[in-house]
Amino acid sequence: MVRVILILLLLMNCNHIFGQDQIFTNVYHRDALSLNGHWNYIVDPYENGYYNYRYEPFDQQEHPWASAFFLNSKPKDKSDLIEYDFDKMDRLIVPGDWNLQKPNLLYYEGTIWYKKSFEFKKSKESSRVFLYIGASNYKTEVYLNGQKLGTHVGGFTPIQYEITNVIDDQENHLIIKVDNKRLKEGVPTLNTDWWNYGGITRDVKVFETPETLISNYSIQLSPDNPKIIEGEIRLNGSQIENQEVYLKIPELKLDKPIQSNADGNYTFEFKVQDLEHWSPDSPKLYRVELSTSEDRLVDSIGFRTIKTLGTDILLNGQSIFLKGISIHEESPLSGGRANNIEDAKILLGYAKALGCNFVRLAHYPHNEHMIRMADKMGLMVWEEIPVYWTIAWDNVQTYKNAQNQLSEVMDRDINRASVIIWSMANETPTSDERNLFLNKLATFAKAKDNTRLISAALEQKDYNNDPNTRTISDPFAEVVDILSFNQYIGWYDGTIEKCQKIKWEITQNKPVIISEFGAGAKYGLHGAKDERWTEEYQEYLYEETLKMLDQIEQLRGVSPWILMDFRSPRRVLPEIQDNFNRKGLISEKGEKKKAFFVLKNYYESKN
Ligand code: GCB
Repeated sequence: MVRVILILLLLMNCNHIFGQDQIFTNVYHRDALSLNGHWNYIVDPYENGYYNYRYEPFDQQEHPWASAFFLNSKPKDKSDLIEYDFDKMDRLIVPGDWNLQKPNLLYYEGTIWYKKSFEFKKSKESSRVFLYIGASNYKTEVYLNGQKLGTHVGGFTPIQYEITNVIDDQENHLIIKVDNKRLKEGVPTLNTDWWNYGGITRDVKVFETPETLISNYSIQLSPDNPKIIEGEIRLNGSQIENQEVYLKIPELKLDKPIQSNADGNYTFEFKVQDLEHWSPDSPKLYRVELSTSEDRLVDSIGFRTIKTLGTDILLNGQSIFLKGISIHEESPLSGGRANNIEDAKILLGYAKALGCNFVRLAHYPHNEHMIRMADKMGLMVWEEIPVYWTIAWDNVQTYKNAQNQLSEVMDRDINRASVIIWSMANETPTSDERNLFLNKLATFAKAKDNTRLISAALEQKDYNNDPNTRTISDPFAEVVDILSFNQYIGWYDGTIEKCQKIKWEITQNKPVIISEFGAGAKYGLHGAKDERWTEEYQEYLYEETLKMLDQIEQLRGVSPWILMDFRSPRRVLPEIQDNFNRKGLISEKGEKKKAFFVLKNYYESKN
């Protein structure tokens, strides 16, 4: 009987791939032990440490062999057969993709096991302890002291497990299996135009909380009344009801207790005086303190409203034009995945130097440092999940996976004033299944957060078979708040002169953002303006495209493709691409191309 229950529990754990604890709000402001640094690793392309020779997962067996890597086994005596030893293995730096750390891993797609040993002493016996991994690409199995904590799917959102009953106050062994194999039914799917960086790519930490803690909260300006701050605070633990929960915003002289309602939630609505709204011109953040008798959290929160009215986007009630740029999460310092404050400062600093007030963080949720930096620097943000190109629309697990990734990033960033748009997808081909999938996602997003706008990077089409007139006929255009689409007239679609012929027939009464346009140029390559790959071609394309787009009456923003050249295995042209998509306005080494200044001038003209 016990055996049956154990096996059932193990199976439940495995099937339940999205079943981690809910991501807590504002983990970055909790005292934590950082597990960043060197980790030992084993490259395991055959998943030898995960499956036995009958291809059965070790972690679903009652008595797994010592060969299971998550056990961190050591020979008991000299006759004992153990065919691995983490402590004698080479090391990788966490956070960081493995591809750029070791030359033989540049193209690696498969499993790597990571191991870190650490000590952690709770400050109070009654405390709870949690493990937090900012992100790890793509499928992650987490084991602490030989016990499985769970499986997480998706490479760009946080992973969090409670480890109160697993952590030891002596030495702990954390073993993480990361598998970045691309999957047809995955999100993203097999085919993308970016590098499939594997590994534990974001910060890892262990933090302690009181038994009943402030787990989640959203605090924002009421979309209906910009003098009211409203929201909800949730506690987690055995005593969530009738607690004294306080919200304090010292600068606004707000210091109020919040009562729990019948279901143990703490919702509130407070009128405030002299509130300075967050905006790109004045990215005001307020110190917000939340406390209970046991727990205390501090955050920096900006307050603003974002809405659409007809064809306008209104920030704090004022019509705005989104002067944007698309950005991939690649480090301007070291290449590979960006993962720290310095990377964020440089990337967003370039956007500021361009004159942007908006960034499209493509094509997946970027690390939290980016979003917090955008809050501070005054850049509005489009956040996106990797529902990209040819997703398996009719696969139920694929949908659940996409929704889960969206939910996790929404939980993480719900209090960030900079985030104004949740984008559901990029360049996805219409079909009944796809429409259903995206409609469901949008309904989910709107129900979870009614204070932000929904969009998706759609595609444009010929209007009435006329190749010189373009329209948006995608049925998802009816669902989004902002009508965004990508277009590459002059690059994939004819040559640059074509821009002069194009007319637009946009029928939806909504603001339009051009979520992408661009041309490849190799920094330092000069020539005539009709010569592909030269800086002059890219410069000319920007000039002509911006003139063409200005004819769209309801144009309310652009986010050209892209800030910096980025690594992509699709881009193999020797001496030009060499594995980089060259549509950057800045090279991967930080050199500005001529088109950078065309866009900068355009944005200055919009002031
Ligand atoms: C697109 C995609 C983007 C590509 C870009 C390109 O439409 O959305 O991911 O990188 O075109 O350079 O082709």
